[in-house]
Order: sequence, then C-alpha cells, then structure tokens
Amino acid sequence: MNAAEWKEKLSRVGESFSSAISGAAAGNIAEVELQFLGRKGELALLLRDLGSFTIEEKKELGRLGNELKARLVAALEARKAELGGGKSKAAAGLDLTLSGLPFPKGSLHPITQTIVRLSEAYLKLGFAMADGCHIEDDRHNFEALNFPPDHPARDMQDTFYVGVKDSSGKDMLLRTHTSPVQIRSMMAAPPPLRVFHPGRVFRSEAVDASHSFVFHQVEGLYVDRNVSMADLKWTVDAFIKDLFGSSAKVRFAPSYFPFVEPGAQVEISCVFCGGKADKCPVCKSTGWLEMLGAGMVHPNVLKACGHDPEKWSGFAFGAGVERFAMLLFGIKDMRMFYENDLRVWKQL
Ligand code: FA5
Repeated sequence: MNAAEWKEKLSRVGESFSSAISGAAAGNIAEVELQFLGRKGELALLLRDLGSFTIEEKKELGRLGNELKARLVAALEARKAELGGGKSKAAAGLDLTLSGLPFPKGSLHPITQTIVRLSEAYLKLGFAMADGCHIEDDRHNFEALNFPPDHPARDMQDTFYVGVKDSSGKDMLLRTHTSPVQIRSMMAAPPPLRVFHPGRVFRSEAVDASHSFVFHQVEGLYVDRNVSMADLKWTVDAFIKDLFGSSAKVRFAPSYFPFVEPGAQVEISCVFCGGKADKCPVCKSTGWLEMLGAGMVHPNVLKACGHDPEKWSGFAFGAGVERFAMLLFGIKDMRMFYENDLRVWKQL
C-alpha cells in the first residue's frame, strides 16, 4: 500500500465512522467505539501499517491519523452525552415506566399548630395579634412590668443577658416571657386595647420533661373602662372550652406576678383523666393542671405606659404553648418537641 492508498483508506474509516455514530443508539455505542477506536479497531490497524512508510511519509500520515482519531473521540463523547452517558436508561438504573417516587408532604410543627389553634381562639374572642421582639431591654421585660431593680421577683425568671447595653446603660436580654408585649402594645396605642401575642421566650433553666430553656408563650391583654376579674374569668373560660371542649372546667388560685394585682394561677380539669384524679400521672392525681398565669393589670404598669389607672383597667394572662401542645397532642415529655424525631411526628 502506498501513501495515497493509505490516505484513501483513512478517509473511508472516517466516513464509515460518521454513518455508524449518527445511527448509534444507547445500546450499541460501546460497540461503535470498539469497532473504530478499540486496540484492534479500524483506526488502530491502519496506524499500525505506518511502519512500512518512509520517515517523511510517516510524519504526514501519522499527523492525519491522529487528527482523525481526535475527531472520532470528540464525536463519540458528544453522542454519548446526547444518549445519556452511553448507558441505556435501564443500565443507568432509570425505568421510565415506573410511577414517580412519593415525595413526602411536610406539615406544620406541633408547636406551630398549637400557636395557630391558640391564635384562632383569641381571634374569635375579638383579640388582635400584637408583635414583640426576642431581644428586649430591661425596661420592657422587667421595669415597666413593676419588677424594680434588685426585686426578688426577677429571680423567678433566670435571664440570658446578651452582653450589649441599652441606651440607659442597662444590659439587653433575651425576653424571659411574652409580657413585654403588654408594655409595647400599651405604649403604641391608647386603650381600649385587646391584643394577644404568641412567641418564643428564653430562660436559663435546666431542661427536663416539663422545662426548656427556649420555649413559647402566648400573652393576652385587654384594657378598657371598667374591666373586671369577671371579664378575665369569662374570657379564660371561653378560651379553654374552645380548645378542650365544653366539659373542660377552669379554676383560679391566688398567685403572685409583680405586674398584676390580684394575680392568679389558672388550672383546668385534667384532660387525660377528665378530672377524676384516679391514678393519673399527668395531673399527679389532683384532677387539675396548671395552665397559665393571669390577673388584673397592676396600676403601676398602666402608669408606666402613660395611662391613668383611675380611668382604665385591664386584665392580662400568659400561657406556656408547650404545655397546651402536650395536652392537645398527648405528649408527656416537652423535649420531644425539639428533637424532631419523625417517628414521633408521624403518629400525631
Ligand atoms: C409568666 O411568664 C408570666 N409572664 C405570665 C403572666 C402573664 C402572668 C400575664 C400574669 C399575667 P410563668 O413564669 O408562670 O409566668 O410562665 C407562664 C407559663 O410558661 C407557665 O405556666 C408554663 O406553662 C410556661 N413555662 C414557664 N417556664 C417554662 C420552661 N422553662 N419551659 C417551658 N415552659 C415554661
């Protein structure tokens, strides 16, 4: 074979490769590769014949051979990409006849669901949603709520300070309860006011089945003329019955919070034993569960917000959202809310 014949053969290899590759399917592309570019493929055999040519011819024919090889490799890669990596869909583990993979639908976290239910109950009673902030100053979290500096009542709420001072040089803190929203609401608008606020609060407390260092509260505040304890009792009763049904009973026991006078701890009949108190681990066989703090807004709080306590009166209440969520979902350990174990949530 002379050089001209070799070139002729090379160009025929190129042509037959072109027609083979354009008709190649995913299933036989590997065959085409082997036929033209394999160790014993058409191009390799032709290049092997170069041994019988002169140095000058070898240079020229070798260059032509390598150029064709580069073109074949590029065309082969492009075709593989077009056909999906050269593997059939089945070989790639893809069966287009299968139905789609189920895509699990997310749902609201039980704490969020509880906040939604509590909010709906408040909205039905004519309360509007108010806003607050997680990082508070001493004035809103304590002072305006009638906790004087160094008052022992501050110890009831172990506080996280954030290492930043407010404009009066006092330490800023993570709010320990939602009651600062009472102050923000009363300072933002004159009475009459009827607001509630659900949100996150923070206390430096040890974690156990009924305590967390980050938890949620919901606050209610009503300020108007001639608001009385009877209004508070009716409202709390209506709110509890909305959540737990008309058979739920509510009772008030005296309690102390600096920002209300009188103050009360509100208890509801145990939703697990129905108030029967018979060997019930949840209510510890008392038949009652402590649910929220409440009371009549203290005159000092009204004054701190610029309102005349002779003219205005009001009530406030604050509840732990986790406590409600535990009852609504039958969960006995608060820590489960933060572990987010799907095996638990799927049972709800
Ligand atoms: C308060 O925080 C008052 N601000 C409530 C209030 C508002 C009283 C308005 C009067 C008028 P207390 O510290 O008791 O009160 O907390 C209220 C509720 O938050 C408790 O009943 C409990 O359900 C929940 N709670 C308190 N500490 C924790 C904690 N560490 N983890 C989870 N929930 C908690």
